[in-house]
Amino acid sequence: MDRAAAKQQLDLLKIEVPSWAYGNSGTRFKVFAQPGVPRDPFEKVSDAAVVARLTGAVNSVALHIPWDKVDDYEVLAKHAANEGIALGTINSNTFQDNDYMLGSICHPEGRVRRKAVDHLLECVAIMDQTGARDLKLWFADGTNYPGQDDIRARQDRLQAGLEEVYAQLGDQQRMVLEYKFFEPAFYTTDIPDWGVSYAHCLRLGPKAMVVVDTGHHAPGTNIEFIVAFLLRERKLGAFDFNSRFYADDDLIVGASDPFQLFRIMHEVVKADAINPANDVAFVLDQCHNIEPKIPGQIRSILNVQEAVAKALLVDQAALTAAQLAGDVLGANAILMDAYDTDVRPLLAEWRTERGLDPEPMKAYAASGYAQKIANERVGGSQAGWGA
Ligand code: PSV
Ligand code: MN
Repeated sequence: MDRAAAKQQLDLLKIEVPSWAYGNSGTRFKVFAQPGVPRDPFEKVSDAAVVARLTGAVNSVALHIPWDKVDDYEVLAKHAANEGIALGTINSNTFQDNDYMLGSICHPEGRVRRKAVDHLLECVAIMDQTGARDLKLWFADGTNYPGQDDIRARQDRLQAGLEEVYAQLGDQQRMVLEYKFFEPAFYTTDIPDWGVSYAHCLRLGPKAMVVVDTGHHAPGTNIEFIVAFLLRERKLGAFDFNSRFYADDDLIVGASDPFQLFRIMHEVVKADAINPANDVAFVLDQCHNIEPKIPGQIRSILNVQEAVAKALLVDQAALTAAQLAGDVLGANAILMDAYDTDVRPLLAEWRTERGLDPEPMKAYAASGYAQKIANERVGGSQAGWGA
């Protein structure tokens, strides 16, 4: 595709940011608090809106319940609209209550399963108020020891819980089901991979779609294959973007392996799935433990845009011709030519033409916003991963 067409395609790409990225986060060893961190969902939304305004590629901010619970979601939605952003995906939380030690909707005890399903139904009720389309489900459920629980019975419980929530979804609502190969459970995880998520989604029906969290695979997994397969089956509902090095590190997307992100986005571009009409949601799922949060988010958006821009530049006609001719090296070279292109000037041009600063990172540094929030946000308690 030529540069002009690529710029038009980039207009379509919208990436949702997560409210939890703006709060303090860390490891089990230490959380390093940062100045100016939001103290409530309103301040998180304001920070997300800064990222939206500077990048021009963000429309919405994902909420996490109960961390972002408010008395009146209309008030929060109005605040968001005033800031120029919308409320997006509702993320459930069935992993931070003492009752969930042995799982949530897969728990052996009916009382705990009821509590977990009720929470998910509450999330659907919140979606009704905010107008959100997607309920994002990630379950920490699993076991640590052989024999601890019955693997198949847990699948039965999972299915029953999901079916109850699915039945509550409105016509325009979806559930997007995430998988993760380990952690916090280490022996079995109840939804460890895309296949298990896919099987449950298929059984549930068209409103259930798989989420690919780029950080939730074993090292060496070919994520672009999974993406291509799910796109072909029309069962890819959303991405959670981040990058991992060892485990589920929740680092900046494209930071450690930009080539992998390019390969993934190439499959997305080929399926025309950056077009919102095709209903694939692009969402960041990251935490910024040692880097400042708002610039961390901006950098993430730029990384995704760069990967997409490179993918758009692939000469698809030449690639197909080389593939059909069995020209292994030629095909590979065509893909690499696009990857090796420096797309930063193209993206700077795209921003300038749309009235944005060509360099969002510098624009943020010059904006004085970091100082402003550090001065203003004193007192109260800072939000953190878990609040
Ligand atoms: C935990 O691994 C996780 O990162 C999941 O990916 C969820 O999407 C996210 O937390 C927020 O619940
Ligand atoms: Mn995730």
